[in-house]
Amino acid sequence: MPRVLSCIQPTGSVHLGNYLGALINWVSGQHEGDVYHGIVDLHALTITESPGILGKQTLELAAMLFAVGLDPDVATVFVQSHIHEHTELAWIMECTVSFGELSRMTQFKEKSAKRETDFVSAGLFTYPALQAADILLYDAQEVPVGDDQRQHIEITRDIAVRFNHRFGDTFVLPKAVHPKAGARVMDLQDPTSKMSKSSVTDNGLIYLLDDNATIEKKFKRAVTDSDGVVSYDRESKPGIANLLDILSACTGTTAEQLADKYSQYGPLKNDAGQAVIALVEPIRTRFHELMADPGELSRLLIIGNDRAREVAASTLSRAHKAIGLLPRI
Ligand code: ATP
Ligand code: LTN
Repeated sequence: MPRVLSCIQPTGSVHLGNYLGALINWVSGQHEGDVYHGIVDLHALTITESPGILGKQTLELAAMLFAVGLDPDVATVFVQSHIHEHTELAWIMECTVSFGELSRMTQFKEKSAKRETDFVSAGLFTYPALQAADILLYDAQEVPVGDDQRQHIEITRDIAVRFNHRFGDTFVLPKAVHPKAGARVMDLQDPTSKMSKSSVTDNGLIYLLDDNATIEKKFKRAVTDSDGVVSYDRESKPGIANLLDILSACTGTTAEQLADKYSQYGPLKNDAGQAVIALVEPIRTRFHELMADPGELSRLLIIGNDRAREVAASTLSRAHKAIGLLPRI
């Protein structure tokens, strides 16, 4: 089984797009690979400045990952800042990557430009070195990422090749793989844009923790069109197509087949809302159970952290030996 690493930043509440587009595949994929899932809180630190937020968001995201169905006995779920090897290896990565290479990273150019007069931390610039450490520490062979992260996997490979060349074979070369295509969920108020936590309003977003009445209300108010005909056409009927796609992802019936079953928008909106409620209600219940039982949540996290730490410590020690640092005395 390939060693697979995915990481997620604890930067906001999980929504239906995250779930149907990504997390649902993490859950099914846990039996197809030796999977590691990192909650990368130190990466989130590159843009988080207020105190007291990150820890809470990290814990909530961990509870959510277990609530959606990651099994700690199968998948290794860990918190990046709890494994000090990440930051230790990151320094070695910083000394193996060049200023020029980091300067060419599109994400840095875009994020630093967006921050305009805001504080641009050096961490935002060296972010790919920490990401390379995340990946190389676990001997990851496959890293499922969207297109925006491909450049970061490439630079990780370049760093690994350079290190192996300088100091001898130490790191496994990772490769970016396309995640299994999940559903692409669009904003219910603006169905031509993807559902995203950076949308201007929450009205078009379904959060996994929304209560049933809120979910029903958001579906009832979903933007459609005025011709009143249910057919699956993403171009000319994006609102209806999105509702059909969501219902399809929840039920396993194709969107085209579903379209034939409806002649009015109201029942389609209602059924899509009810299907989402049926899907997320047990997740929400499990989430709240875990949040109410900090002992159990810690126990689950410790299982993952311990397993992750063992692998990470052994890789870091391999790197230290390869470089020839004075062994610890
Ligand atoms: P952003 O504000 O960057 O748009 P986001 O909430 O959309 O944030 P990310 O944190 O960037 O989500 O993504 C986490 C995962 O969820 C990624 O694998 C991403 O592809 C997936 N994802 C996010 N939004 C959607 C969506 N609307 N449909 C399908 N998948 C999505
Ligand atoms: N940069 C990624 C998050 C991330 C990551 C990783 C992804 C941090 N470390 C290691 C894959 C492997 C992002 O912004 N989505």
